[in-house]
Amino acid sequence: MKSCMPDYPTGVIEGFYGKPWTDTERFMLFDWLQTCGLNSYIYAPKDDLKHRAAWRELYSDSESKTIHSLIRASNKRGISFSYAIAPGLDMRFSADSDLDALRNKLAQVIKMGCRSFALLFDDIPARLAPNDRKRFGSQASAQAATANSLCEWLGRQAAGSTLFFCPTVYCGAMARPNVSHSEYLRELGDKLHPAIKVFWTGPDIISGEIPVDSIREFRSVLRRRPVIWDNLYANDYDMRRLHTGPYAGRPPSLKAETNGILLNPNCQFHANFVPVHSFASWLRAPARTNLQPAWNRAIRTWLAQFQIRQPHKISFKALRLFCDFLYLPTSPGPGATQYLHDLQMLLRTPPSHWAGRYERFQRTSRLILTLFDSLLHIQNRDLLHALYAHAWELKERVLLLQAWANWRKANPDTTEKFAPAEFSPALLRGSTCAELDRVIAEILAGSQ
Ligand code: GDL
Repeated sequence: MKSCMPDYPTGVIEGFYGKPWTDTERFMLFDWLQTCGLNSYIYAPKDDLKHRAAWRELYSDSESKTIHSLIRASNKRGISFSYAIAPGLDMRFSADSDLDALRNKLAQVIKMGCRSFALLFDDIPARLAPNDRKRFGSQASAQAATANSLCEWLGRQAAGSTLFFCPTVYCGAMARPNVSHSEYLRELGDKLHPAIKVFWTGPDIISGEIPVDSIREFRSVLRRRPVIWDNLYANDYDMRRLHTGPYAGRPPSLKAETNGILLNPNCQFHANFVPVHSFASWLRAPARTNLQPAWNRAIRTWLAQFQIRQPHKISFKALRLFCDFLYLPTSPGPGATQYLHDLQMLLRTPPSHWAGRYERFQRTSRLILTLFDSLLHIQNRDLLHALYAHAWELKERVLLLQAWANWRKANPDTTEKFAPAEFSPALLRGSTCAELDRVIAEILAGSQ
């Protein structure tokens, strides 16, 4: 039987920490993937207990029904569904009972019609229990033996099945001393069955760029092309972020050098419309260096989902500006960069020199504030709630900065401090974590 996995998987891996998506959201994702011409979804929500922390436990009848309906729905749309399991937190590699537990769990999902699987060993302690060390000698050897045995077993259970594997060292920055000389990666490359597909997040966990050279280095050690687990849009590591920028920092030749690319995106499902569509455009035309037109198109298409009660309205310009402020982990978008520059200029020069900058700063501020007011009236409340915290945070800062710019303009010669009555410093970034951030910044600046 032919493998059910597309030759080059592209799509989404739900592989983040935090609240898993709902099934309704996953159904909607399958529609997006199908519309965009993407072909794969991997089920790997870190906080589905039975995927990771309690991986040995079988799914209940009602849970099975749900997963079964997801598999059916994705297959119906031509999207390959892969089920991932992450046993690494407490798996005893030398215990036959644990290998049996893994098989039992996958057998349950095979019965639901799934033919593609992933074995994940990311974010686990890099040590082995004494018995496992005695039997396998190293973590790479223990993991490879488990993956190979599972791969063979899957082949017997379900012809054409596929197995992905996520190593414990899954990006360049984790490799010691580096990718070429990492004992762990070399041993995996030697021992892992060639049919097993290996995930890689690039030079870093969150890779702003994925150069082709870094992939070639991976390939020479792992003896296969990687499947990119792309955390470009992930935000579970810092929930103050939300990423809606264009798919960027990946050279056109990345496609030819890899065995697939899957996005592990924002936790807030609805914030992923632009990322998924922008990624799909990149895949269709990776050689196109100007990413903005496809990004603009994705935002324009997204705008249709912002159905809103009259007389409120959200313009393309306002939504694009908002996306610009959220953008990518490594940089704000052009509109946000311009706003920051304008602000710096207002801060460092007297109002008599402000000329058109003040007006431009005010125009952008007003666009953000109007967008926030309009967002409150969108009919799709799930969409609103995906964006709410970030829109609110931005709006609060814009209001304060506007108040400051107006005060400064009206009092160009004052020596007094800006002290608006309605602003409480303890409430603006006043959490304990914010305090800890300030201490960390001092430590990193070397001032201890
Ligand atoms: C990770 C985790 C992933 C998480 C991401 C972003 C991999 C292989 N594992 O390290 O679950 O969502 O970072 O925080 O990326």
